[in-house]
Amino acid sequence: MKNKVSIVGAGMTGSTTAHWLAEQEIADLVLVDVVEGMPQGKALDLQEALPVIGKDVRVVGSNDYSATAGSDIVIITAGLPRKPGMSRDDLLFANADIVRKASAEIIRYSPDAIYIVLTNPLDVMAYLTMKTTGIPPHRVVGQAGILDSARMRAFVSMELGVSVENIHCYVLGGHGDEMVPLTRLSNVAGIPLDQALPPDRLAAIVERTRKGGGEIVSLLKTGSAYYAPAVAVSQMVAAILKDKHLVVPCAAYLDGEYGLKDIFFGVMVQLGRKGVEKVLEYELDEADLAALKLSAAGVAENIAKLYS
Ligand code: TXD
Repeated sequence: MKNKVSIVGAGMTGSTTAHWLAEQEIADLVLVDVVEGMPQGKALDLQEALPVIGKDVRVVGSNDYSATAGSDIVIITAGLPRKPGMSRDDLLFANADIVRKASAEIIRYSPDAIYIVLTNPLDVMAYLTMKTTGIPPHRVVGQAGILDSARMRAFVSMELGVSVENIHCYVLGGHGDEMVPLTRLSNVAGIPLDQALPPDRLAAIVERTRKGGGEIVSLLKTGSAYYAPAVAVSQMVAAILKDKHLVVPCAAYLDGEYGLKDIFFGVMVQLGRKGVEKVLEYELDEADLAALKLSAAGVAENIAKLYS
């Protein structure tokens, strides 16, 4: 039987995710949005593109959640994006409302699905999805770390003129400006980044990575990034549907790892058919651990705003 992936929120990130997924030909797709006609139009347009690249994927658009019934994976990208000058946290209450309503609908139709959350502020929205749906934590996962790490990889590649394939970066923490690029564990073909780059260049790359989302927002002016976030989700979908046991940075529920409890937070996880199979706990130096705690405090504060 063919896999089914539903995408709630057919805006820039949702529809671009459908594009990357259709190219992989790993699942039939459903796009859902509140705007009448829009998900139907985008789905039909994408459907009509697929003969050209020879991909047999059914793409359906709808304003009705019943179309998502029986999904293997549901991706939540419904919500407002940032405008210039806004932080991700500024979206908290408006997007909490949207994600709460959306996840309450989805769970009725796909109680066994794995939920991938993108809506910002990401870590908090993943927590909210788990709470609203009541599904076990390992079946909810947030996308942020693959994107943040890919941005860092792109910057290192541009700096050194080395293939992106040789560059391995690991960005942990909450999806905000306090995220934690691990410079000691990140490497270029095995050479730690803090040896491959002079300190000032490395510091500049760390800073640019942390502000990477804002850099795009200030250029686009009307919304936030979508190509890189969408391809990051498509990597997660493939890891899950193909049961790859792929280790990637994602927002996952923590129960004591790094001394953190009852929080969704960016860590290295192993992804497979069951969702988050494992949370990996790295041995971090004191500075990185302190930076993680600072980032976690910001996420916990926002969770408390919604749940106290
Ligand atoms: O890496 C990441 N986690 C992020 C997250 C990367 C990119 C975008 N990120 C966040 O995803 C962003 O901050 C926003 O909170 C969401 C969606 O961003 P996008 O750029 O796709 O925004 P759009 O283009 O405005 O699309 C949002 C769509 C839009 O079509 C709305 O009509 C729809 O969401 N929407 C809804 N769909 C279904 N159900 C409800 N209730 C709903 N409300 C709005």
